[in-house]
Amino acid sequence: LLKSPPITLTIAGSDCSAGAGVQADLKTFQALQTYGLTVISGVVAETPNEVVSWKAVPAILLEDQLSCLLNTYHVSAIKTGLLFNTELVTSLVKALKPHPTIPLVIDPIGAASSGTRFTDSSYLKAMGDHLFPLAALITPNLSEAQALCNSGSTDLSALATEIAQLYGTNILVKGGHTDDEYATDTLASNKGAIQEFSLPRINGPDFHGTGCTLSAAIAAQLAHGKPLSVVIRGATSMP
Ligand code: PXL
Repeated sequence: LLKSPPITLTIAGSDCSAGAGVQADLKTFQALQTYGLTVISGVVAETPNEVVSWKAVPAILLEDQLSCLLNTYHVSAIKTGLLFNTELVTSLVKALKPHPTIPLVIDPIGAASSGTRFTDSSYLKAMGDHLFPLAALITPNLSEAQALCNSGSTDLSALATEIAQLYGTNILVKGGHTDDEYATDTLASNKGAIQEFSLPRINGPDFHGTGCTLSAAIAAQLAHGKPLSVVIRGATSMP
């Protein structure tokens, strides 16, 4: 008997070079045996080395994509990536509030790996105030974590603990943006427990979209019904 795979949904931007954004998410959802749905928040013309231009969709178009999917499919997990502006964050919060039981993973990305910033400071505040309270997990990198708690610290577990307390959510601070031989991600639970996940760093050319891929993998594993710490360990290796 053929069993239907769980359904995962990404709400993120399009990366035409397909290493990041919805393209990365969809490939990851597929690799982890889920059926991926996509709500496009905007379109970015880019390669791993440069962002040429970008445009967010109108809020109503984001809302319509989301509501027709949520009214039709049984979605088992959601991830958000680049949301471009505060208006889209506000629309999304309104649309997701009626669905509190679907686990939500938030990648609070505001800039491309090549350095271009897509968002302003009100964006991060809107995410923190309104979207984070709906999250099962948020996954900032080092600089996003520093911005979230207004700190220059590079101590990942101190940052994770502070953000978990500030926002009352589970948080995984990613250690990819350090020079260590091992990349260590630090999980702080909303109850204050700390857990570290360490893997040898993979060197290679032109990586971008690693954060998109990780948060999509976590959402896919949550869709399979696994508990969070098992999910995070599993999301860092292929099946
Ligand atoms: O790598 C982060 C990222 C996420 N989402 C979109 C992007 C990028 C990088 O540029 O374009 C749509």
